[in-house]
Amino acid sequence: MVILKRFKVLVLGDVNSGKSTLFRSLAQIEPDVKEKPSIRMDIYEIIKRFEDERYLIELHDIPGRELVKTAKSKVYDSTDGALVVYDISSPDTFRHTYFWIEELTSYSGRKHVPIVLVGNKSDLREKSDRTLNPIDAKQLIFRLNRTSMRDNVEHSYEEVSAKEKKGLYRLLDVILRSMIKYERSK
Ligand SMILES: Nc1nc2c(ncn2[C@@H]2O[C@H](COP(=O)(O)OP(=O)(O)O)[C@@H](O)[C@H]2O)c(=O)[nH]1
Ligand SMILES: [Mg+2]
Repeated sequence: MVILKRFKVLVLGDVNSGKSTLFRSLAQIEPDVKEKPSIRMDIYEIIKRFEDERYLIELHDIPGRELVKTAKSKVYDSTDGALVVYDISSPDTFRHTYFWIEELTSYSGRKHVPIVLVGNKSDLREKSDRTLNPIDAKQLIFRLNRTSMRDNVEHSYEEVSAKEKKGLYRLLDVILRSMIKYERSK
């Protein structure tokens, strides 16, 4: 069966927010996944269905070490969507999501890049009373959507535990739906 379109999706966020764990967990729960050989990046090719069509999500994990400036435009170039991850037990990782989103937008060469803001480590809510309230994340998404909606770009927020594989099942569907909607409106 043919694949209607290939989408490049990055997993972004601070070191230790859980990007690589999320990346691997997503590959484990998806039924149609294969690893794409690459020297610089970890990449999975994930086939997803939407409205009777097949789409390929090329999911990229960002290496732990700092991205050097010259490599940035290569990594971000032609990105169709992103999972921007923060750790709900670390306020700094949340504050930095804004930086990741800005950087993504400026280096992607795209007017908009649909994102899902991912509050990771939801399992820590039971163990700690110092986790972040999702209201701030929802507010950030609300603000981003206020300017992007007129171009048919919808960002969203999801809370997950990459480690315990909770809340992951919707994640790729949500980003895929946003990317298709934007693509169709162009
Ligand atoms: N409690 C908890 N720990 C997590 C979760 N996801 C990742 N971690 C831990 O956070 C640390 C950093 O994870 P990693 O995936 O390497 O983060 P990265 O640097 O963003 O790629 C590791 O010790 C993980 O086991 C989660 O959902 N819950
Ligand atoms: Mg990593």
